[in-house]
This record gives sequence, C-alpha cells and structure tokens, in this order.
Amino acid sequence: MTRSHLSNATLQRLPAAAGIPTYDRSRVAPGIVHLGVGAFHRAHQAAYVDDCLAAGETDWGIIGVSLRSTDTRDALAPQDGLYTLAVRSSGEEELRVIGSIQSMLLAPEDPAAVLAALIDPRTRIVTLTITEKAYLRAAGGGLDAAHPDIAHDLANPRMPKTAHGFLAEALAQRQAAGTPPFTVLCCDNLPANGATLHRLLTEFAALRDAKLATADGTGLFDHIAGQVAFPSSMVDRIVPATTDADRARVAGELGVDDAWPVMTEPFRQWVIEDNFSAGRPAWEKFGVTMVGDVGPFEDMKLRLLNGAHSGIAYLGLLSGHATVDRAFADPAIRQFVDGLWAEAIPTLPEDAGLDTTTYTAELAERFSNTALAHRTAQIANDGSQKLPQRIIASAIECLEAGTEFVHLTLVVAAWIAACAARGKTLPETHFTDPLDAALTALLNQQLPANETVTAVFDLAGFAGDHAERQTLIELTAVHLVHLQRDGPTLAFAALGIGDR
Ligand code: CS2
Repeated sequence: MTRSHLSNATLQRLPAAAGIPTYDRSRVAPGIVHLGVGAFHRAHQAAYVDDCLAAGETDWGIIGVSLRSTDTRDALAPQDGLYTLAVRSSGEEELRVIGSIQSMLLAPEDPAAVLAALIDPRTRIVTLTITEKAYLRAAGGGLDAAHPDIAHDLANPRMPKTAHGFLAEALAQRQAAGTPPFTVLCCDNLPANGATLHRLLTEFAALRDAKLATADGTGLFDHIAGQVAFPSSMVDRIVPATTDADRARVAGELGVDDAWPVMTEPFRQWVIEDNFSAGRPAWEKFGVTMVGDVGPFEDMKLRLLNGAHSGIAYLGLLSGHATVDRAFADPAIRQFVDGLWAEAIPTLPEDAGLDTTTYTAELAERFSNTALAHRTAQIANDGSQKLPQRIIASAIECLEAGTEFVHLTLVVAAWIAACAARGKTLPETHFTDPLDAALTALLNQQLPANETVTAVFDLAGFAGDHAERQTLIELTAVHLVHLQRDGPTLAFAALGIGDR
C-alpha cells in the first residue's frame, strides 16, 4: 500500500506531536519572494516567517524560486509547499510542518512567472540564499562580467538566468510602472552581504544601462544606487543534507510521506539591519535581532563559526572523519579549533559588545551535536568562495596588527591538500568547487608547495594585491609541505598539538 503524502489535505491527520500551521493558509497573501529555496532557507527564514504568519501577520507569505535545479519544486509542489522541519539534538527530535512557502517557481522553466512575482506590488521583500558562488564575483571581488550567464542576461533581459538579471529586470519594470522597489535582503554567508550584493547589482545595472543606452541619468544604475534598500543580515542555523534514512524516519513519525523534510539543530539566529523601504514582518517578536550595523555579528559568525567549520571539514576529511561531531571529538582537531579561535577573536571589534566566550562555548556544543551527522564533505564544497571571508580576512588583519598566527593558514593548506586528495584517498567528487577544472589541472602538475600555493592564490584571488600576500603564501606553503609529507599529524605536531 502506498502511503499518502504531506499536503493541505493530509495536514489534519498528522499525529498531535507534529506541529502544524495554526493559521488558515488560504488567507495568506504573498509578500516575500525568495531566490534559492535550499534546505537552509527552509530551516531558517521560512521558519521565522511561519512564526509571523501564525501570529496573524498574514501578508508575508513566501513565493519560492529555484534558479537552477528542479528538485525542490518537484518535492514541494505536490505537497502544497509544505514540508517538515526536524529539529534534532542528541537524543531528541521535534517535528514541525512549515506552511510559509505558498508556491514554488522554477526560473529556467518559466522566467516570466518569476518576473511577474517580483514585479507584483505585493512583493515588498526579496530574500536570497543562492550560495556564495552564485554572486558571480571575479577573483578581484567585482562582478565577473565575463561570466557567460552575465553576458546572457545582458543580451536577454527578459529571460534572465542569474539573480542579478532577475533583480535588475524586476527593479527596472517596477520603476517604469511607478511601483516602489522591494527591499533586497541577502541571507548568504558573505561579508557585508547586503552591501556586497548592492555593489554587484549596481555594476550589473551599469553594464545593462550601457547596453540598453539608458545611461542618461535616469537609468537603472542610479535607481539601484540611490533608491533600493539592501540591509545586510547574519543568518545562522546548521542544516545538514537530508538522507534517505531521515526521509524514512520522518514518514514513519508522520504517517504520510514527505519528499524532502529538512534536518536542523535547535539553535537559530538572525541579525538584520533595520533598513526596509517597503515594510517588513515584525521579526523582532520572534527572536530576530534588528540592528543598525550587522558587521560585527557577521564577522563573528563568519570567522568563528564558518572559519572553524572549514577547518574541521578539511582537516577532518584528511583525518578520516566523515562528520563534524566526530572530527570535533578528535582531540587534535578540538585543540586546533581552540587555536584558530584564539587567532580570529582579536580581529573582531572590541567595542561592539560581542561576547566571544559565550559564543565559542555555544559553538563547541553545537559542533558536538551527534544527532546532526553534518558531513565534513558538505562543508568542504566551494572552498574558493568561502575561505576569503572565513579565514583570509582574519589572517590579513593579524598581519596588519603584527600578531602571529599559524592555525589560520593551516585551513588554507588543508583545503588545497583535500582538493589534491580527491581521486586518491578521497572519492573523486567527494566535494566540488567552481574552480575545480583549473584546480585539478594545477594540482596534477605536482609543483613544489610554494608554487602550488601561489598559483592557487592567483586562481582564487586570495588576498588580492595585498602587500602581505607573499607572507600568507609562504606561511600556507609550510603547512602544505607538512600535510603532503605526513598528513595532519605532522601539521598538528608543528603547531605543538600533541599525540593523537
Ligand atoms: C557551513 C555553513 O556548509 C558550510 O560551509 O559552514 O553552511 C554553516 O553550517 C551555516 O553557515 C551555519 O549557519
């Protein structure tokens, strides 16, 4: 007998232990369009919005947009946008069905429908979690104008592929129709994420204005530069990829199938700059921190949580640990993370009221959550896009301040060594990176460590043309020599991290 699936029709049949939307979903009006409906969005922003809807703020429903893959739409459309959020801590699991995603659109299939949602005057906020690489930054940090998708979007403004193309066309159409612009709320792990997206989008708009010959002072560039709000935000919740075992367990609990339940931890945090031009939900009632400047929170999260995550991922993979909790239980890696935090903490502003002692203690607990089984290979993806804000930024600040460090550069060396280990001690596609083709070609040459690191810095644009770039390269190369000679054991020993 096939089991029925999660949908509006089966909601009321779910066991009492599973939380379900307590509001009338048919009365919810759309107010947010979200680009990039991955598991992270569904565990984070969509859950906060679900709280708002339940509290009666019913005009902030979410229209979800997938920019590339069909998976989420295929899973959620037959379920009326419903899915289960499984909040897991060691020994406990709490299930909650989230109802805030009203509909799902697939950009490659129907770009016109996505644009229609974006220009709908009811859409007052556009949120994004499209991952670091989808911002299409060139090695120097500016917009990668040579990227084929950017060229495509400039040539076909009404059939865009990229987030930049969609946002630009929608903002242009709203401007032409006299509809006020939506607020663009970036929720990706980029430094100054709102300001970064603002800069990239104005670069895109300038190219577009030039192409459409509207650079007459009334073009899109001026509109986006002057009229559109881009608050920065810090988002935090650990969301491991869902496994088939998770699907089976959740279906067993609910008594109906859910094609794609989302796994997460109890902790969640969202800090947002309070700069919304067209209104916003009263998120502060549901645990969101609204601030004037999110910078210190973002840096703390990127450098302490994500920086440690990348270190745990690459050193964990090289040490044979498949999950974060197992890697973190390895005394050498645990000690390494403490050393990394000790180097990164002084780079954070002292006067911003950050409590790094409590924060790192909380992180240690979160990384030890055995119920999450957060795979090191998942975090290892896209290192070239992640390391600049997680690791390189701290290292540069240490160099500028004249403080010594050794742990930060070991993360960079471990990334390079883990890339080189693919197809050897690690499966070929264990994790991927947008620079894989060039990286693999380079690593296959088996150059001396110093040359390898220099070439990797060139490829990924690490440290740009910073005066201290060469020092960073040399410090990284020393670790790479150790890793190549005898794996993490020797690299740790060189840091004084003891027998394992
Ligand atoms: C992780 C993040 O995959 C990764 O790179 O470091 O996804 C991390 O789990 C989240 O940022 C936590 O908020």
